[in-house]
Amino acid sequence: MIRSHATTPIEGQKPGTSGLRKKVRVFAQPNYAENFIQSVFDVAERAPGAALVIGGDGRYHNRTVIQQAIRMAAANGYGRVLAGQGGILSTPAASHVIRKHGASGGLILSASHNPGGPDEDFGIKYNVANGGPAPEGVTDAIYARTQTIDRWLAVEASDVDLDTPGTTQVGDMAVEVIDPVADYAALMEKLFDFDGIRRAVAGGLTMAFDAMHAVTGPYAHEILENRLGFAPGTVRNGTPLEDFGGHHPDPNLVHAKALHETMMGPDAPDFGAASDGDGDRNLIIGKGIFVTPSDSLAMLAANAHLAPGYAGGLKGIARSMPTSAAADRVAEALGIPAFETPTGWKFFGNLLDAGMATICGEESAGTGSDHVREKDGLWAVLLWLNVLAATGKSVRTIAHEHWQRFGRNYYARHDYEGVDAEAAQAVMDGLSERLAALPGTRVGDLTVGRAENFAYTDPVDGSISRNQGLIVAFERGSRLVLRLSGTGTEGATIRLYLERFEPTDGNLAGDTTTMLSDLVSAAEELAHIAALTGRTAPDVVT
Ligand code: VG1
Ligand code: CO
Repeated sequence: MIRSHATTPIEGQKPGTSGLRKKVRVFAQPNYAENFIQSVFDVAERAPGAALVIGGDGRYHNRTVIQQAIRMAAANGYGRVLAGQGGILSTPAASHVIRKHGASGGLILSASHNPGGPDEDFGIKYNVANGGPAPEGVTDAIYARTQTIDRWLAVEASDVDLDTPGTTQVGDMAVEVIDPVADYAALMEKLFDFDGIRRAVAGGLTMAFDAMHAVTGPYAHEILENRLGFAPGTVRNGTPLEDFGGHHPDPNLVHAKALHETMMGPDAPDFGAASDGDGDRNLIIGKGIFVTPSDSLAMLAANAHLAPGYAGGLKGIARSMPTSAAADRVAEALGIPAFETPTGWKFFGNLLDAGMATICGEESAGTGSDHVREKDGLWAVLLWLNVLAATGKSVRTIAHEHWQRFGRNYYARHDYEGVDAEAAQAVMDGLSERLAALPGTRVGDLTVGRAENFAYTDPVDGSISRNQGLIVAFERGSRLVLRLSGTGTEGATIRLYLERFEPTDGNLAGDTTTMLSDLVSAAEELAHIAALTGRTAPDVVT
């Protein structure tokens, strides 16, 4: 039986860079999740009887929302729900399941790299039929609907057994509980030379993978240990926990410190990697060498042809605006187009669908390709392994050879977290107002070339996204970018991105902090972060 539950709009349900993210206690309020999910169902493009994919990263509150979403989907005319066993589906795996099974979309329950638990974060993302994050037109429509909603629909039904694969009936709708790993692992076997990697492993290639108690644990155990033959124990923290063991499931040098220490230590394996809460990010560390995500994107693009799935070459490379220009130099050398999009994977969807780009990436440790429509942490790890196996070279050698061929983009991101929202806005407004006057001026030893507020016109559908970050570009390829995060749940986070280019005959072996120090001073002089926020140092440097 379908019941209509009266409700009223709840403020603040505007999806950010990647879905709606709030504290669990906000999501647990009466009607909160229901209002948002009903708004999705009210605006989602779908035929009667369409399929919906549901899964999440296993964080606290996951199962509660999945059960309610299933009852609501049954009342809203869906014919079929595919749910990951145990409520688990990594973001890239969900993207693949949507595409493979022809679903009209999917709900991914995750706050990604944000911490989990009763006092931490929860989130809901809606992905559309191409498997990718809902584009801005859709998220705007969802938000508009949350502001007028007056009822949500659900069938009266008890909870589904999410732990046993098989099909059950909820109202008129079939719920299939599927193995979350099987389809995804099969796709990876098609893209990469598993035999070649297995031979390299048998020949002594070693690695450490930190799943950070998050969703990639089961995927990594199956693919890295069971299928590729890495020794048991290669996957660390491989059991998803509702609170990620009390840590931030954010694969950066601060939160994946233990892995970093292993990789810099005397007994380091050849290759180290980590992934985030929902499995779409990757951290890459070679023996004794950290590879920045921007460099990883460029190095993977330059070597992708070594993997069977990309042997035919790349159509184009796309990167988010704050990501370093290292990938652009590879695109130029390959004679293929390079695209610069706003932050957030949803902006890559059209380029991938149109066959204009094959590989995409973000400085925030997101890399992926046209195999799905999300960034994909394990995909990046497997492409690296494929490259290591095919070349027999170390990560260090690959990195050094890359810089010798293309030059090096030194890069860092400084995050100021939990900043007072007004102070953060004052930083942005202040620099924004000064932009027009900056070109040609000198800041320390640097001369400003171009200064702008980044706007993007989608080359496929012509849609325009404005206010996507402030860029101050200096002569000779150095650059500062400043933007506010759209994924936080407390106060504001200021992100300051620093980049300096050294050509092939420049200093390729410098220390990143030293190489970027004049840009740090220039940023303070231009943006007054310390003066306006009281913060003299970033909380996180990645
Ligand atoms: C951050 C990253 C962005 C990424 C987004 C979602 O957004 O900067 O590159 O796409 O998180 O990633 P923001 O607006 O906070 O800078 V995930 O892995 O959290 O879904
Ligand atoms: Co993520």
